[in-house]
Amino acid sequence: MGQLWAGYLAAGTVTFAPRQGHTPETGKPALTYTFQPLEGPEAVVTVPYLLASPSLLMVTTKAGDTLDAIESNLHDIVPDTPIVLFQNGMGCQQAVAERWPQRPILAASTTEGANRPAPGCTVHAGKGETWVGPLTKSATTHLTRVVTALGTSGLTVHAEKDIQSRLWDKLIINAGINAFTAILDCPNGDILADPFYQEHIDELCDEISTVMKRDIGKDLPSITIRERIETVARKTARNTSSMRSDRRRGRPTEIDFINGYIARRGHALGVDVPANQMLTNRIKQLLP
Ligand code: KPL
Repeated sequence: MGQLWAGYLAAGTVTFAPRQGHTPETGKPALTYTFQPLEGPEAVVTVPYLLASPSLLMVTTKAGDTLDAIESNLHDIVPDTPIVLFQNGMGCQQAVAERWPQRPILAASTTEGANRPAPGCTVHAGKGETWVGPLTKSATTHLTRVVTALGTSGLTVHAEKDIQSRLWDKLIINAGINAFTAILDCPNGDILADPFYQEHIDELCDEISTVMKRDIGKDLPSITIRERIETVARKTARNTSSMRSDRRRGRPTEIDFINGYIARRGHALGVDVPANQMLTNRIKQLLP
């Protein structure tokens, strides 16, 4: 996701802050890759390391790496720099906002599609939209400026006052697709006809509906949740989900921030969540 934005933002305006343990090599750019935009020719993108405090920090790490990544860079970031979190799922955004409540922390939810078909090559695979909203009090006054700055990329960016609700909308989709594709080791569309999916999807949607209502007061019937999941699974039928891809590459998955998050919220709110817990356990038991 970071390489997608760096590919569209004006050259010379983007820098890269490595995570702890990734020592910059002097004299070398932080990143060099070929970028294939949706339209127009391929381009080589070169991104230098972050040297001075940026005007905006975009955090595009995996959910589980986010707190450490921010922690290891914060000494270089002045206190009123807006920090925009681009993570999948839920839980890590709230953890960041709770850890640094005085900082302007915002979250983004995006439907832009990007992938890396080969090392050193990033492709903008599908046009989407991005919503950005404040998580901490001080972020509210930065919202318009952040939306304008991100909008200079040419990608569609909206201000969203209720970003929590927008993050839940995306969480629903990931909760209904990602774990099934990783367990069944299949592209998104293939889950729909599988007996394992069919056995658990209604119970899963009932749980999601109840937890969402108790958590943020949003009423979405279970049947609507199932329809939304299946619409996206059909639209992205040949895609490999991020969780299937993580599993295939032997990387940690984001299950704790998707079905694991819903299960934790369910336990905290007194909602039974056996389907979310079962998917979480199954993913954790899978060997890469
Ligand atoms: O966001 C996705 C993911 O893979 O994480 C979906 C919507 C399931 C598309 O693959």
